[in-house]
Amino acid sequence: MSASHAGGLIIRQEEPRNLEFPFDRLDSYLTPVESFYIRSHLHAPMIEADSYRLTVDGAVKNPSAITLNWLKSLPAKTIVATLECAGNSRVFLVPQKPGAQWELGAVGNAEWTGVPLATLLDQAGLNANAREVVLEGADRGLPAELPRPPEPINYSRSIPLDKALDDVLLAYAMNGVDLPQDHGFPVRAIVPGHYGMASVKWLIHIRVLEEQFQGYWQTIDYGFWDEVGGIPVRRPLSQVAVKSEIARPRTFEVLPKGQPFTVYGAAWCGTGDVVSVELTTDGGQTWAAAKFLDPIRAHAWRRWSYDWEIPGHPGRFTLKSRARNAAGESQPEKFDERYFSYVVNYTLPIEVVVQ
Ligand SMILES: Nc1nc2c(c(=O)[nH]1)N[C@H]1C(S)=C(S)[C@@H](COP(=O)(O)O)O[C@H]1N2
Ligand SMILES: [Mo]
Repeated sequence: MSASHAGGLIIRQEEPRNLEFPFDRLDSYLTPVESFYIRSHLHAPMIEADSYRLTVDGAVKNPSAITLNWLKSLPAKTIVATLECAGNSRVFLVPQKPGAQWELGAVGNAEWTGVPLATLLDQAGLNANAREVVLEGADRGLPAELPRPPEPINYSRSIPLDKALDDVLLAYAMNGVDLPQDHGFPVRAIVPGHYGMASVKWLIHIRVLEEQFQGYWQTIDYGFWDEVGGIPVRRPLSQVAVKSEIARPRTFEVLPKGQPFTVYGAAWCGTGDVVSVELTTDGGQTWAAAKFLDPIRAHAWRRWSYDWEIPGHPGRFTLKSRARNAAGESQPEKFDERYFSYVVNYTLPIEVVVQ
């Protein structure tokens, strides 16, 4: 059994904090702040609101360092976005892969309020050759996995310029309250539709580059093997693949035979709306449509349910859900090894015991 945290989160690692939402408790569209998973690679920095500065420099005409009050005085935007750690559901991989053994709860859906990154980039004036934007956090240290850089580094990730100018938010509030320390106080990026690693917390530095950024967390970590002309090439992970998860029943839950049971879960996708979720209760021989409980909203999850008649005879049954997006992409049946230990979006088996 895993230990538990005040917000009911499951502790995967004490320090740096890696806490998981117990997904079988899913019951609201927005994940409460205290139940939102926490994934930090380094010790969480403590930043004072008064001394906070956000530096914008690099390939820009007017570099600047802005205060929190200045940021909050700019026109704000509120969005709902699902954040999923790229390593979510890693525990399902056989054989086991190194890294935190996340079950189903390294994912959450929240409302984020802040200033579009585009506003700051416009004010800074981009150079003609600007190409990527590096987002850097205040947390600094040595990463856990090899090969390590020779000295401590700040957590950082880059995003392509078109994404930076599109819908990236510099958020200072989550579900209407100030960002909690573990979620990046006072300011974090929210990169809608990308895996969680892109949404840099404790954001202190925005650096515009004219070349490709090759930092640790997009080459060594959070990279995958793409292919060019039959040759594997390393690329940074970015968009969230289509996925659904069953919250209830839980794995190995014991269910009474012949009774009705409402199977319940959520589905999401980085690009394109989730338009269908199907469920199988016989290990994949037959599939039936689940019904949605939430409307389509770009970059936010949709909860769904399915009314199941538990079989009248005892035995073990395997449930799986399968989401499809508007582009026709579905969850695969098997894990794609190019991702090594990330993007675990295949149709996850939930085995239950009927008595
Ligand atoms: N500065 C900083 N930002 C970070 C991280 C980090 O370790 N440091 N972790 C990233 C990862 S891997 C994920 S999944 C999300 C998790 O955000 P949360 O802890 O608010 O859920 O933050 C991202 N932003
Ligand atoms: Mo992550």
